[in-house]
Amino acid sequence: MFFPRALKALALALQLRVTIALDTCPTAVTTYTDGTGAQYAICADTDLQGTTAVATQNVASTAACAQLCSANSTCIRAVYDTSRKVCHIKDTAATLTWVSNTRYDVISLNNQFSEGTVIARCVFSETSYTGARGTFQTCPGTDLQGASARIVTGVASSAACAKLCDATSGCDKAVFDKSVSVCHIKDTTAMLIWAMNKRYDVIQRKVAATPAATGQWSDIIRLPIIPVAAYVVPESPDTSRMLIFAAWGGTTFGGAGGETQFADYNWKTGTVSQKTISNTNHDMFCPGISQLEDGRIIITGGSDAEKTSIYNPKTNTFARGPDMKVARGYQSSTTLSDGRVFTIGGSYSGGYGGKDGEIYDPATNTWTFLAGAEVDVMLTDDHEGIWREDNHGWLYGWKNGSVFQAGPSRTQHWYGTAGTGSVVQAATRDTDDAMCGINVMYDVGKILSAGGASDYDASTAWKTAHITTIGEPNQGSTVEKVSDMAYARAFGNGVVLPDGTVLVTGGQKVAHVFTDTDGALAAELFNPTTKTWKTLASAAVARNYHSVSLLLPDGTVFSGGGGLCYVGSKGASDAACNLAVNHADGQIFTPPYLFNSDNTAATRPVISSVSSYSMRVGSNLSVTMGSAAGGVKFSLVRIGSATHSINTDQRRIPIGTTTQSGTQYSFTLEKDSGILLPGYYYLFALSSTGVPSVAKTIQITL
Ligand SMILES: *[C@@H]1O[C@H](CO)[C@@H](O)[C@H](O)[C@H]1NC(C)=O
Ligand SMILES: *[C@@H]1O[C@H](CO)[C@@H](O)[C@H](O)[C@H]1NC(C)=O
Ligand SMILES: *[C@@H]1O[C@H](CO)[C@@H](O)[C@H](O)[C@H]1NC(C)=O
Ligand SMILES: [Cu+2]
Repeated sequence: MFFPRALKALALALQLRVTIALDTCPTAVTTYTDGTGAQYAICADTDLQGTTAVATQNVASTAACAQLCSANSTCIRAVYDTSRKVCHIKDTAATLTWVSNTRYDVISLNNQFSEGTVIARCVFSETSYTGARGTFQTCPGTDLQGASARIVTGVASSAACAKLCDATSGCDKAVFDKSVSVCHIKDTTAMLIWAMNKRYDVIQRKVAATPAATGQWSDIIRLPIIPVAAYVVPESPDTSRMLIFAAWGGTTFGGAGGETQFADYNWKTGTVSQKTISNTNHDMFCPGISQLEDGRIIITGGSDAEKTSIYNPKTNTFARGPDMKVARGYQSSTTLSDGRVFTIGGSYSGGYGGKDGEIYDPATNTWTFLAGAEVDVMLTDDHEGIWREDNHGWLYGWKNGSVFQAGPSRTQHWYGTAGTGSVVQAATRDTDDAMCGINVMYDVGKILSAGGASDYDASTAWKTAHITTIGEPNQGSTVEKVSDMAYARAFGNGVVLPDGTVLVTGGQKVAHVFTDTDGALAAELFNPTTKTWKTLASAAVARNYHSVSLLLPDGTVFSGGGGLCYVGSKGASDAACNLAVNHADGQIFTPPYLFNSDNTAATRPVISSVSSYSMRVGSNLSVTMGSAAGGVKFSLVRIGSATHSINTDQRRIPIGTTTQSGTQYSFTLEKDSGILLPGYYYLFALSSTGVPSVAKTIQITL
């Protein structure tokens, strides 16, 4: 008698004293789905301890309590008391502790995406309202974050808000605030971000998509880490994967972490996997990246500032490379005409100033310092000083081992890599620096640059664009100011398309690291023939500091990233971070050239085979096409790597004269390895109407 009773008392005491907070439901989760499609997870036999906002008596069942929560515009979590039949709507701001307790059932809003998640498509059932100006679609449980042009109180329903939008000239988007019956007529000139938020309904005027005119963005691709840096894995004859990386953390950084978070994204299958690369003891956050002749990728410096890692696409592994002579972070690097790699600058990490050039030779696997390749002439005049002034050089490997530095400094230079190195001024590009502007060689010796700002941070961005033309090394470059972009962009990204146009995405009006303020969601396309810009479709997510873009082999463009929060040291908490500017995702943009004028998908030319997939510069090549249609043109676009608005690997080399015989086209490749840098290239065929094929990958050797 005595013994069991004592045990029972002990068990009771333990139960009272030890409340173990749950992080997963210990029972089988069931789901309540409301009329809009919003889902509530029900975890039986558990309780949420903490403040109740409103308790409703005589509620018949857990499902009825879920229904009450669903009907309340701000209820995210509720608890049903099965013994007293009370539904507790919990205070959204309170800290709640989840514990086991057979008396209660916990109900929580559990949509596919959590509250605050940015979306590009409505994930609930939409309703529509048709008025004088057309049909307005209402997506419940979502918000358009951004400025309102007009705020109207006392509006009864989302349908009434839609009606008001219809009656308001120019209103294309509105948001109904269910909790206070307010209709927000949105300012369509402001950056508007569509995100999950139960309190609101988003109303949008239905407009026919016009991808033939403005291109088209895919749905958001959710990734396990933020794409701060990324490169397409050089593989022949077809590429299918991109390696994406951040820092020791996938969403945070700080300190030299000795390892790096990577994601492997296969765009063909849509699969994404994550891995930590630690065998090179290298935190590769904020590095230089260059593709070698054999397709290996050398990643230099960054948070572990003297270290280097070399990725081998054939084995899908990383090996530690030799340390640089100078510790660097935010340097950039470029492959040279002889296959070596030049790097310069990088005072962001590893000490300030004096970061003259050095050369990596893959043949000897060594670095050599070039005292004559002086960095001082290419410094910007940044209000934060040297830390920022030698960052992200716009480097282009060119003829005879030379390097052309096109920016971001206002002056341009030629670096020589023979002996101990040299530097001479080439021209003045502009009267201001253009830190974190885009720059891309879209044609032989033709560099488009645009945007950027005088200073790295807290600096008004430019709309300005220039074309720089280079010829022989050490000769003056020619700079032509062309039309401004429609949007000012600091931290934007530029990608050359197979037809020589340049797609610019992302960036913000005033450079502010770790913010999305006034982000340009609309893409712009530069046409080098007319030297003008065209505004294209808008992305769903702002892409600013720490974002990337890369050309894919099907002529589409991956645009992703932005954010990565500084937490001081490895493993530190992200509690103080603004997670709303962390974008562990991407979207794929399909340019207008992939559509017919009626907006249907254009028929692509098809490359059936190429006479060789690895050949020396100056070789003859023949390409067999899937049909004998004439007027096909070809271009080579070097496979890209991107971080911090820099992509020194990409460049486009159009193919000149071709001879056609039936389905076969023959041509001779450029023979100067300074123009046709060694490495892996996409080979595109373009139809007579400018529709690109899916590229085959060919390797160019010395
Ligand atoms: C709706 O839920 C909130 C908590 O999110 C609560 O404060 C409010 O009182 C509830 N409203 C009604 C009418 O129950
Ligand atoms: C190539 O560069 C070297 C070293 O600067 C120089 O001596 C040589 O004259 C250059 N060759 C040509 C063809 O310009
Ligand atoms: C390429 O073809 C042309 C024309 O047939 C020929 O004259 C030239 O020698 C060839 N070049 C090479 C590198 O084979
Ligand atoms: Cu950075």
